[in-house]
This record gives sequence, structure tokens and C-alpha cells, in this order.
Amino acid sequence: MRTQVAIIGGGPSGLLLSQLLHRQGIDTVVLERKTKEYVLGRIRAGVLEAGLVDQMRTAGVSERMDAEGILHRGTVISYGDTQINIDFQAHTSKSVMIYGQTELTRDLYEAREAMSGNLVFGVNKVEIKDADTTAPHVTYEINGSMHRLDCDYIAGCDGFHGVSRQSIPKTVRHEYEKIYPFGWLGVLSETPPVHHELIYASSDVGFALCSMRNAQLSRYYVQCDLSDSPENWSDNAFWDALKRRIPEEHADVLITGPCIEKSIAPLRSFVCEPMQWGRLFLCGDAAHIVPPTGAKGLNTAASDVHYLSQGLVQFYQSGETAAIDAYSAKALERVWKAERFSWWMTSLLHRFPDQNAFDFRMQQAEVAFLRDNPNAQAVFAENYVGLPY
Ligand code: RFL
Ligand code: PHB
Repeated sequence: MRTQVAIIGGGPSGLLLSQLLHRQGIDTVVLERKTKEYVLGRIRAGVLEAGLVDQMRTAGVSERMDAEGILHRGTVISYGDTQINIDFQAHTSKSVMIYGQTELTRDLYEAREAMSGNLVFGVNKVEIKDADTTAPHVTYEINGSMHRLDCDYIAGCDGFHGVSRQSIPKTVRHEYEKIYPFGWLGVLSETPPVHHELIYASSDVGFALCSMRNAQLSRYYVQCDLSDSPENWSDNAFWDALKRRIPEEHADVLITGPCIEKSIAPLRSFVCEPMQWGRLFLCGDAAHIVPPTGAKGLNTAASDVHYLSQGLVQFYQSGETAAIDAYSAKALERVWKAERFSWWMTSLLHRFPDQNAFDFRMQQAEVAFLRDNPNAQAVFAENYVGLPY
């Protein structure tokens, strides 16, 4: 089989790239290890920056998002007794959109299928070959037989545990990593959200986040130990932990119910440089991870897809490679800024096991500065709604 761009991974990065390229007449094949149902079963991001919302529109897949997504013009930061309302609209004239990654991915799958896009599921033993030559190709196994996909370029959109990053030789690759000494226990519950905006809350007993998917579906998280497991948490234990971490006025009106999903995610900051090797380009979680505080993971994946799709379109329209040659440098510049914001927000709002009295004072001073300084709130808002592409 031959295609112009071989895309490894059928998560949001791979599907969005495939859809954007298709609309510019560029042929792609998406190779996905799992089934579609499995990919759609993963509960992940919920906050879309304005840039990703625009990309969904450009990709022609925004109809349901525009009808069902909820625009948020601000958020609440709570630290002990301090509450700060950050008004994104006032500071940036922009909002974020609440629309689940599951829904966004479903819309992209439907669009690719409607256009007879070539999506191959259940691929194993994917190997990237000759990416540093002008004739790259990918081999993979499906139902016991081996296949070969020849292409001009390869997009590695296969997430943190994929094969693409590992295909860049160790001598070329530099990896930067920070592991945080806690995780997030997340639940989904068929209850109305406790507040119309997201609440990021830091308390004596740790961090919590109140988020949502729609008017009847809430998503909540609490900071937990890395060694913890979801089975240790009854629904009641979760609701009790959440109530102790959020402001009393919200805890008092929180509507609880059965948790329909419960999982723990570790927190990590990670960047791989460069994001390009020969004709292989890394996009999204394949190249970088942020802790979820700040909601930057999916959004940073989307900015990579933007830079890469623009570069590939330029190449196929004019033969010019300047934009694809600059892909890694351009994408990384924005990636590092998202890393900084996520790391900062994580450091500000969590309880660290080794935190001493000085560290507490630093968090408190930072929070007081954010509360009292409109410029600091503007900086927060600018980062949260997403830096320009
Ligand atoms: P994905 O979603 O991991 O998709 C990669 C796909 O590649 C497939 N794959 C392979 N396919 C073929 N061959 C192989 N060898 C393969 N290896 C893997 C996988 O099966 C998968 O389908 O990466 P992608 O597309 O780059 O998308 C990244 C986002 O999923 C991720 O950044 C976000 O979910 C992170 N994230 C959040 N991001 C936000 O912007 N806002 C949020 O509010 C937010 N909340 C979250 C999050 C991530 C979380 N978890 C569990 C990690 C909340 C959580 C709890
Ligand atoms: C979510 O709704 O899952 C969510 C929202 C904001 C975050 C992280 C996760 O910062």
C-alpha cells in the first residue's frame, strides 16, 4: 500500500491531522493499535482552547461541538480561604469550550469514515523504517500477516507509549522529565456540575478539581497517592474527600451520585527533543506530556497538528519544505510554554509530601499575588485560553 502521509495512532492528534490533510487533498492512512470502541472508552480531556475549537471548524467537524459544547468565560481558583475568579473574557476576549475528548474523537472518526478515510485498526508490531531517507515506510502486522505502507512522510501520533518516539535514535533524542509524587483520582458521575465554572481547589488535605462534560454529567478529581488504586475508594469516600477540599459554599450544594467511572492518572511533565527526525514527525503525547492541571495536553497536541498540517500542505502545494523543516523548533517553542504553565499550576495547587514551611509560604505568596494583581490574572488567563499558534 502507498500513501502520502502515514499516520501512526488514531487518537485525537492522528485523526485531526488526517482530517485536516484530507480537506487539502492530501492522502493519509491512519494505523491504530486498538479498536475504535477502546479509543472512545478512554475518558480524558474536557477543556478545548479557542485554537482547537477553530481547528475543529476548519476541519469541518464542529457541528456537534458548536451545538453541545459549553463556553466558559472564566474559572475559579481556590486556595484555603482565598477564592479568585479569573475572567478569561475580560482579560483576553477569549473563552474555552467544555467538550469531552471522547466526543471530539467520535466526531473525527465519523468524519473520516464519512469520507472513506483509510483507518486501519488492530495493527501490531508497527515499525518505522528508513525515516532518515527519501523512501520511508511502515511495516505492521494485522491478523497474523505482515503489511508494508510506503509513504512520503510519517506522523508519529501514537501517544506516550507508542513506537514513534523510540524510532528516533538515542544519540539524537533528548528527553526531559519530571515525575510528581502524587496522582489524580478522577470520577465521572451523572449529576449536575456543582458550579457553572471549573473550580481548581487547594486545601490542607490536597488538591481537587470540579469539572464537567454537560449539564447532567460531572467530572471530579482529587489528588491521591501514587500507590493508591481506584478499588480503595468507595463512592462515599470519594465524595467526602472532594467536599473537604472545595470551598464550603460549593461543598454544601454538591449533588453526589454513583460514580460511573473511576481511575487514577499519574502526573508527569515530559518533553522529547527534537520532534522531527528525517521524514518522521512526532505530534501530541508521543512527544510531550503535561500534568493535567491547566488542561494543556490535548490542546498542545492540537497546536502540533496545526504546525505539521500547515507544513505538509505547503509542501504538497508548492514543493517548498521550509515550514516542515521548521516544524520541531516551532512546535517546541509553544510546547515548552505549555509545560511551564502546567508545571506552575501543579506546583501552586498541590500538597507535596516533602513540602516545608517555606514552600507553603511561597504558595501562599503566589496566591496572594494572583488575587491582588490584575496583571497576574491576565497572564493566567492568556495561558489558560491558549497561547496563539
Ligand atoms: P493519545 O490520545 O494517547 O492517542 C494515541 C493513539 O495511538 C495509539 N497507539 C498506537 N497505534 C498504532 N501503533 C502503535 N504502536 C501505537 N501505540 C499507541 C493508541 O492506542 C492511541 O489511540 O495521544 P494524542 O492523540 O496525542 O492525544 C493526546 C491527548 O489524549 C492527551 O494529551 C490528553 O488526554 C491529556 N489530558 C487533557 N488534555 C487537555 O488538553 N485538557 C484536559 O482537560 C485534559 N485532561 C488529560 C486529561 C489526560 C488524562 N489522562 C488519563 C492521561 C485528564 C486525564 C485524566
Ligand atoms: C477534565 O474535565 O477532565 C479536566 C478539566 C480541566 C483540567 C483537567 C481535566 O485541568
